[in-house]
Amino acid sequence: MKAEVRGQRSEVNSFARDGFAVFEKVISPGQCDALCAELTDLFQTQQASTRNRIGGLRNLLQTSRLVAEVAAGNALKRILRDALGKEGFPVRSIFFDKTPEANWSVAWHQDLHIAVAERIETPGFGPWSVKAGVVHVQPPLEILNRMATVRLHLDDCDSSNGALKVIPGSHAAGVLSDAEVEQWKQREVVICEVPKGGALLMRPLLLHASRAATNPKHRRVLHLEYAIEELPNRLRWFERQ
Ligand SMILES: O=C(O)CCC(=O)C(=O)O
Repeated sequence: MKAEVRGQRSEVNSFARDGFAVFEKVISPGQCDALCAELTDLFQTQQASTRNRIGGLRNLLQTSRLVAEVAAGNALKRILRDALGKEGFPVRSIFFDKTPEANWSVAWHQDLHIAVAERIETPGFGPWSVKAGVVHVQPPLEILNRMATVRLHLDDCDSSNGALKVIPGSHAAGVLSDAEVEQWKQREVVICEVPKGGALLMRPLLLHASRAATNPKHRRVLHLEYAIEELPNRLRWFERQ
């Protein structure tokens, strides 16, 4: 495997070419602290009530007014308009933390599923699954290709506390087989270090992974997925506001 590069790439141009870009100072330290206070409490309550110590806290656009406000706020709107060429709207939210008690690694993968309000058999959509009680489905490639994910970082995040690793350009290769993922892993890997209040913007199809933190302090991330279109055949985005 090629050496991993630690870095930040912050132009929208690099989003089009590489499938990701890092932005600094997207939200203020005060907004980070307010989100942390609200989400950390909710997350700890969830972790205490389940034996599964990893995973994330989901469906926050519906349960947290603060998350909904930040997700629809001007700072993110501007970044998304430039990146997607249209006004995007948030369709899924997850809060992740890595701590000494909940520290995990994630293997290389693409994000292939969307959350929908109900299962309605539709050409091009499938397979179907249920995660945390919510129906998920793999939509046609064109829909994934028009989406973007914003990972808002609520703590400084570097290679020692579980920064996301990505493979530039992999988003443009469609849905990859296991053998193709192995080939992509031979290419340049970028470790996306993001300061508190910054954001990693990425395409869902970009190959990404993360290591368990070697210096496990909080690594709180609000993961927000955006789309630019309604779904066909009466399918509805689960978290559409
Ligand atoms: O936050 C992480 O470390 C990994 C999250 C992830 O892989 C995902 O959202 O698909």
